This record gives sequence, structure tokens and C-alpha cells, in this order.
Amino acid sequence: MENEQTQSPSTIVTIKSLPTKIGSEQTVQGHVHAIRRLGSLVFMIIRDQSGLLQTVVENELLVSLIDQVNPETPVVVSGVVVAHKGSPLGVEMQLTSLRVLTRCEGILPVEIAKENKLTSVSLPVMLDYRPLTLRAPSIRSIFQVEAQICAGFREFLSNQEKPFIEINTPKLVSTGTEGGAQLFKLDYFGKTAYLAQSPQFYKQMMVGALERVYEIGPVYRAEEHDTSRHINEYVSMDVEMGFISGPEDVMQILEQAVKHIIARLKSQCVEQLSLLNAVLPSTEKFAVVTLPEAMTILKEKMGWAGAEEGDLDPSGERLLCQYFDEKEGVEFVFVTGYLQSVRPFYAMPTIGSNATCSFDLLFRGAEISTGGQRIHEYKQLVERIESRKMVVENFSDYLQCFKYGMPPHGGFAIGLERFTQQLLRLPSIKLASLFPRDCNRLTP
Ligand code: AMO
Repeated sequence: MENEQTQSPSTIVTIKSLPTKIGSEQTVQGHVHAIRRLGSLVFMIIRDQSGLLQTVVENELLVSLIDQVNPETPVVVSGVVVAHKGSPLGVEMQLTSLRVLTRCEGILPVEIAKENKLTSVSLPVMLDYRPLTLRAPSIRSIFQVEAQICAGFREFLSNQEKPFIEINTPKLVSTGTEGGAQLFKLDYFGKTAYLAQSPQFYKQMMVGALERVYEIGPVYRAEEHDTSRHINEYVSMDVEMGFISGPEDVMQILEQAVKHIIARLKSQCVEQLSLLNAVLPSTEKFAVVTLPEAMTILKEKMGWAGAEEGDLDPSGERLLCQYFDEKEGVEFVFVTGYLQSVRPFYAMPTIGSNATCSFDLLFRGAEISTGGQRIHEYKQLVERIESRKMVVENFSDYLQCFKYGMPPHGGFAIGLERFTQQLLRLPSIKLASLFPRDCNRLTP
């Protein structure tokens, strides 16, 4: 049944469009963002999806109506649009009518109209009241940026001459893919199942069918450490491509995808980036270093103490990025040739060494993507599974496609929230997840 109070959408305009409508009477709908009183004048700020509008209320009847309105009340307001140099929008509205759509049950438990919401409440409070704090303009803009990152990723991949096809793979699975003990276990009608920690096996299988594929979907990692860079459920932006000549082909697609995404943000997210004081990186050059070269730079030039063999620890990643940023103004660094001991069994070994044809992409001090070439020969893959003391039968479904012909292939995955965190220089990855899951939090 239609609510008789609902106004026809055709008469409603967005706040963002008002600067082109000076002198006319217009109607907008949104939430009351804030109410400020100055003597007999009342300023009511309205927030819609596109921005904030200051309305000026002089009419006594309307002023008395506002006394019954709380911040966050959904309203429909009409009034005359007038130029106003002092406001960010450049116009304000002289209110002539106000209609309350829903009443609030009380006063907001958390202030959301402050200028910089990211720093004005603690992270736990911000997350406890997430359904409300997500309404703050600076906070919701993080997710407008994320939507554009995903749109840019899709646009780039599906518009290639030989396009990448979007796929959706199961998140309830029977085996892990990345090694380690980071699997969430669950009961599946009496059998053990896991939550997928990556679409890795499925995206490889799909190379046999579609040649080039991608997926944007949730993955689950049962990491028990609460850090500013890890969450237990994140969005993985995965790519897998067949008929490659080496990991360089994969790195090239990753580099081009990142460039395309940043260019899209530059045109589509001007207001959001300014609200977040975010400066987009230069994408002109991506540095490429081998792991041994990176180790040498770190030890000789950056005073790095080192971590486990064949890998970089978070401080190594940070210092390496600092080195390239200071020396060349480069913010993206590929590190290649990670050792077999720190890569999953499916990583293609480098001939004649204990390294793999794999890479990480570091950005502003943290790893945002991992990828590489995979083993495509059946026998070699079986050998690798056995050498890791895993049961070959557990991988029989995955192995089907290798038994009957897989082309040389490779791919990568970007963690959406990690990328967003680095891009917007957010202090915690949890700020880049709508409703983050960490080892202490399953709500809201
Ligand atoms: P990896 O395990 O390195 O690789 O993950 C790829 C990217 O996902 C992000 N990431 C995370 N983000 C938030 N919280 C976490 N706990 C977390 N763990 C990882 C990072 C990381 O670079 N199958 C391979 C990819 C491939 O080779 O195609 C994989 O999953 O940004």
C-alpha cells in the first residue's frame, strides 16, 4: 500500500543540484543533520545522499515545528534557493515548508554531525554505533570511494579486448587454499566445511572454462590477532588469466587496473576525497624489485633488522615503500620472487632456485595485493601437494582440471579494505569495512 504522505519523486531534487537552481522554489528530502539557533533564526542542515544543505527558518510556525524535530529525523523540505557564498554548497534554502516523515524515538546516542567524524569518537564507539556513525558524511564517503574502486575494477577488466568474465564462487568449501591454520570451520549437515579464505581454486578452474575471470566477493580468515591491517572477513578482488608467458603479464594487468581505478576516483570522488583530506597517489611509475634486492636496500640503506627468511615483515614493507617514495616519488612497489617456503603449494617455482614466480604489490607501506604464476602441470602439482604433507585426494576436484589440460596461468587478489585504508590513509582497516568482523566483534 502506498503511503499517502509520500511525495512524487519527480518533484524532489538532489542537494548537489541546487546551485543550478538559484531563485526557484525546490524540494529536497533527507535527514535533519543538525539544528543551530541564532536568536530568532534557526538554521537546519539537511543531509541527503549527495551532500549537506543549510536551510534558514524564519517563519514562526516552522520554527515551532522544528522544536519537535531531532537530528536524524527524515524530512521533506521546500524553499527558495538563494546564493550563499559562505557555505560549501554556495547556496542555501529559505524554508517555506517542512514535513516530518518519521519521528525519532529520542536523542542520538552518538554525535555524528561533527566536522571530522573519523577522529572525534574512539574506534570501539564508532563501531558499536555503526548503523548511526555510517551516516556521518566523512564516514559514508569511505564507502562511496569503495563503490567506485569496485566499479573501476569491473570496468577495466570487462572492457579488455579479450574481456575478463565476472564469476561468483562458493564461500562454503571443503578445503583451505592458502595453507596455514586460518580457516573457519563449521558443521555442514554433519560434515566439516570451511568458510572460503580465497576463491583461489575456483578461479583457477574457471580459467579452463573462460580463460580470463574475476570476482569481487567476501573471504574469511580466522586470524586471531587484532591488528590495524587485518579483519576476519574482507572483500577480495580476484583475477585469474590463462595463456600467460610469465608473472609479468599478470603484474601488467594489476598495474593497469590500479591506474584505471585511481583515474576513476579522480573524476568520480572529488567531494569524498576532499572530505577525507585524501590525496590520490601518482601512478606514473610502479617500482619493481626482487626480494633479494629489497632485502639489500632494507639492510644497507634503511637500517632494517630483518624478519623470517624469504619474506618481508610489516616494518620491512613500510621501510621499502619509504625508500622508493623518498628516492623516486614512487608509491607502488612490486616485490618479486618470494621463496617457496612462504608461498602456497600452487605457486610456480622458479627454475633452478627455491623462489617462486610470485609477487606482492606494496602501496604506502603495506601489501595490498599478492599474485603470481601458478603450477599448471598435473604431476608437478601433485608432487607439491605431497611435499607439503597434504592428502592428494582432498584436492581431487581441483586436480581434475590439471589432469586434462590447463594453460600456463596466473592471477592476483587485492584486499578491498586494505587498498582503501592505504589510499585514504585510514588509521585502521576496520574503518574501511561497513560492519567489520575481528576476533572480538561479531556485531553489529
Ligand atoms: P593473500 O592471502 O596474500 O593472497 O591475500 C591477498 C590480499 O588480501 C588482503 N588480505 C587481507 N585484508 C584484510 N584482512 C586480512 N586478514 C587479509 N588477509 C589478506 C591483502 C592481501 O594482499 N589467493 C591469493 C591471491 C592470489 O595469488 O591470487 C591470496 O589470497 O590485501
